[in-house]
Parts: sequence; C-alpha cells; structure tokens
Amino acid sequence: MKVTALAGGVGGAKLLIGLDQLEADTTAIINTADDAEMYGVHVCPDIDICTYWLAGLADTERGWGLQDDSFEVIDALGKLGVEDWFRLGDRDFATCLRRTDLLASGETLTGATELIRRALGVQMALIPMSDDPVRTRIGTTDGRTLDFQEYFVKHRCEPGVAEVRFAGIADAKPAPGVIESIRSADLVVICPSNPVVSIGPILALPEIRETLIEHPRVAGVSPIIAGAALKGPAAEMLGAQGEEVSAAGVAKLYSDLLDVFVVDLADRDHTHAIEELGIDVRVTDTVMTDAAASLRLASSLL
Ligand code: FO1
Repeated sequence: MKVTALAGGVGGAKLLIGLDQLEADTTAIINTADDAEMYGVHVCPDIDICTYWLAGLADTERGWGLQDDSFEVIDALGKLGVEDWFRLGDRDFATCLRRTDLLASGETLTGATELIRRALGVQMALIPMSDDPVRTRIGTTDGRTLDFQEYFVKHRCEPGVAEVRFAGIADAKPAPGVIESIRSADLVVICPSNPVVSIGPILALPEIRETLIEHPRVAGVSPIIAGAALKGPAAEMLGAQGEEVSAAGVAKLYSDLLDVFVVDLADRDHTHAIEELGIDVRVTDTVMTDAAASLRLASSLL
C-alpha cells in the first residue's frame, strides 16, 4: 500500500513514526515555511524534527532537536554578542551545516534532505514541500511583522496574531515528486499538524489542493482535541483567522479535499457537524503518547 502523508512538526513526526512501523510504502511531504537562516546555516525545523524522530534520535521530551545534544556553539556565539534565543544544538548545527554546504554547492533542498535522511538511517522517503523559499510571516495585532521563528521561539507565541502570510508562495512550485506521490498514493494522510502554519503552506502551493481534491482517499487527523492543540499555537492561530477552534473547524478548512476525518474520542459530539460537510468521520484515541499509540493510530488509518 502506498501512503503519502502531509506533515509539519511534532504532530506529523509522531504519526510518521506509526506509519513507519507498518507494511506501507510511505512518503512524507514536509512543510518548509518555518525554515530560517540562523547563525549562517539553513535550518529546516520540520524536516529535521521528522528526520530525527524517524531515526530514533529526537529529543522526544522537548519535541525538537537531538537527544542529549549539547549547546556549546550557541553559548559561545552568545558570549560573542550574538542573539542566542534560537537554541540550535551542536549536533543539530552539524545537520544544518551539511545542508547549507550542499545547497551552496548547487544541491536542491530535496537532494540535501535525501542525503541527510539516508546518512541518519531513515527508511521513509521525505520530500520538502518545495525547493523554492517560502517563509511564514506573522502580522501581529500591534502592527509588527515577525518571521515565524521570531514569533514562535523569541516571543513564545505571545503577540496577538492578526495575519499569517507565506512570503514567496506565489513563485514557489511543489518539489519534484510531490504531485506524483499524491497521485500515485492509495491513501493520502493529513497529519495532525498545525492547519494554519504547517499544513496551510503545503496546501497553498500550486496544484497541490487540486490534486488532493481529485484523490479518492484523503484522510485527515484532527490536531485539535476538545478545543485545544496538544502542542503549539494552532488554536490561537485558527481563532485569529476567524475559524472555529474545534475538530469541526479544522474539517471545514479541509472540507473540499477530505474524504475521512479522524477525531478524538473527546470530540465525538462533532461527528454530525463534520458529516454535514460531506466528510466521513471516525472516532478514536488520537493522542500519540508513545510509539505504540502512533502505531495504533496509523493502523486504524490504513
Ligand atoms: N523551539 C523552541 O521553542 N526553542 C528553540 O530554541 C528552538 C530551537 C530549534 C532549533 C532547531 C530546530 O530545528 C528547531 C528548533 N525549535 C525550537 C523548534 C521550532 O522552532 C518549531 O518547533 C517549529 O518551527 C514548529 O514546527
């Protein structure tokens, strides 16, 4: 069975862990709109989170970065007067240096992602959503425009969100293999990642939404459980966009392309509202507390 999964950060990585344990041939298409140039290197937080989780190297407690990483380089940079709020670990730095070198020598982000995932022993195919730069910018209610990592890490998601923009999206194309992997998949899975800033940029690329609408089997998993996100600012961002902060609200955002939506047991009351959108609903435990829970959810999707 061929599965193509659209994924962002931790919610995506956790479901990929489950899919990776199955007899399925899975390709993950990963958000790159959180990417940033920091300390002279190209950081791809969502690609790296997914890669590290699949490689069994992730700091699963913190969500991002590598287990038992040290922070000597960033601390040394801090002593040199560099703003050190983005805590890039030493071994994580090595991944980003390797990527930066590959890109500087003419490799695409797709090629660099492939080389890094192989070097780290990841079996699953991982494709960045695009080789072209797309960057999430947050317009705040006090009139500032922040890069995503500034909003997310430096300001801890505290500023009110007035607008979310994806700079560069108009000129970006899906990476090679993205459209083909959706078309040829028996099942497309939309992971329980932030619908605005993780899945949103993937869907905003040309041709992706149309290809998903045409696909007969697109299943999503709600990242909102009982009106809140397990991690990150998804609830605040949905609210800021005037969307309902609930499983049904997320289903509405995806209603043109979803065939099935999987919601948590806590949201069984939303079943009727989602079915009214023409989407089948499955209710199950969607909280992925460990690899066994990820496997259970992935198996039920298949
Ligand atoms: N998140 C934080 O909350 N604080 C950090 O200092 C931080 C550093 C960091 C370094 C590398 C990396 O790949 C991710 C990092 N993240 C950090 C996570 C990242 O900002 C977000 O998880 C994603 O952009 C959202 O999916």
